[in-house]
Amino acid sequence: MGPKRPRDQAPLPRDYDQGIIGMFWNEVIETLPPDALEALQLTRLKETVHRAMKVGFYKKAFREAGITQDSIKSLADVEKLPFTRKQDLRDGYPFGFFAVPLPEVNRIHTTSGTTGKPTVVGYTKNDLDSWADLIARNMTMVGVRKGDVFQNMVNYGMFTGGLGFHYGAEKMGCTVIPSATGNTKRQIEMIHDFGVNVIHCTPSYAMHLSEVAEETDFSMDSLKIGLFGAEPWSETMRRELERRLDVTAFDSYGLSELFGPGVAFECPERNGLHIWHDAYLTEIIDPASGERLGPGERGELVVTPLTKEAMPLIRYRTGDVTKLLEDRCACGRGTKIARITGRSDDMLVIRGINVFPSQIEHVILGLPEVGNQFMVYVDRVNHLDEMLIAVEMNRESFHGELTDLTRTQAKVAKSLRDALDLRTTVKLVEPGSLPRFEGKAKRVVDRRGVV
Ligand code: DLL
Repeated sequence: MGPKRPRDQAPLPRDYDQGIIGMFWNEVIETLPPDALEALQLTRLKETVHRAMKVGFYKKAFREAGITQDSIKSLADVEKLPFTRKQDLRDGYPFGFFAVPLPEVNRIHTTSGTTGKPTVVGYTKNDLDSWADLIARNMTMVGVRKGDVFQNMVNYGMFTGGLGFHYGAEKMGCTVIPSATGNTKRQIEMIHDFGVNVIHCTPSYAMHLSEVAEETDFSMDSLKIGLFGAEPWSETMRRELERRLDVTAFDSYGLSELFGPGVAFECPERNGLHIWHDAYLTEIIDPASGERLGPGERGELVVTPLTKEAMPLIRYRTGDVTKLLEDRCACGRGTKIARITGRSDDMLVIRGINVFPSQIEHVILGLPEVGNQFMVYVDRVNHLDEMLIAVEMNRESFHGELTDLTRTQAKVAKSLRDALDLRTTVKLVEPGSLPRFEGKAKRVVDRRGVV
């Protein structure tokens, strides 16, 4: 790894660390010329369609759309294929989307669900290898090297961020510290004691880390690189994190359905994220009409993963809003996507955890102590996402005053925590005091203002 960047320096000059430009995990694949890339994508798309034919959902959808193995003659033919939505995956719970027998599935991860049932994703041994390889590619691209000390400060459970980064970093020869989340003072102590120079966490946790660090005696001077992702964050946040932690910060994007982290990542240019075209065929569509949009037009990212074996997906609607950037990048790799600016559906990402308002509704409606009206307010307080849920009492348990409601409040908060895996603040309010909606209910007020 090159010399440490001076504090407060503006955006990195491209060659700030001789060796980053021109450093590749797999140079041939990362810099394939367009023709060769398209040929590879077409071969892999055909294989993916073939694999998908083993999945009941696709068997039926392909039959209805008149799709056979011969339907794919060029990459443009992908538009003939049906979309896959998150709800389809939920309907297939638990293993309906697996294209291989269960003994060939080496690992399972899940994402949180709307009604208690999560979305299940499965990986063959090859899938796990491909995933670790993509992570190694990303980390190498931003200047991480064999022998660097890497602290992975995200959840190591069913969330893909923990094990995903872990195995990628091990594969490239880093010394990995699987510190997971929590106990921030101890995290800081480890960074200090173990000479950690690369960290991975959500940007909101990174901010929290920097605040707690101010109260400790440990310096984090060894840090050089911060890999941040799993939730939307802004340029302002980047500048603030770089100033406070004295790292160069890179944006990391991914989703469990497409392996997890590692789908797209910033290079040292830091003006867009390289989405790995040999592994993911990308389209941008108008979320309302499903029509394909051109380069530079903002819309929903739709991805057909090209190497997944256990769970092939066809035209997966990520719900994430971005645009394709056409220019080839000065770093020598292929085209990029712009930073994710939001979602086309109502999913919220709170401190890296995905939450659908329908999950909250499910919990509230299941509690006899409260009514069925609620509002969700999301704020960013000291750089951390905070969710306040206002819930109306029901008329039977409301006796004119909002006193002695602590127990009910705690019960609602606990039920939400169990369902969402997330701490929220619950506020009980008088029956009839929350807004009513004539059309589509808009129960979420997101005041974070990410730019
Ligand atoms: O968040 C995987 C991941 C882990 C990515 C660690 C990066 C780092 P899920 O829990 O399935 O997977 O959530 C995926 O989170 O559809 C986006 O809406 C959002 N998201 C992820 N990365 C970013 C990012 C992981 N860099 C959902 N910017 C995605 C904005 C992001 N949103």
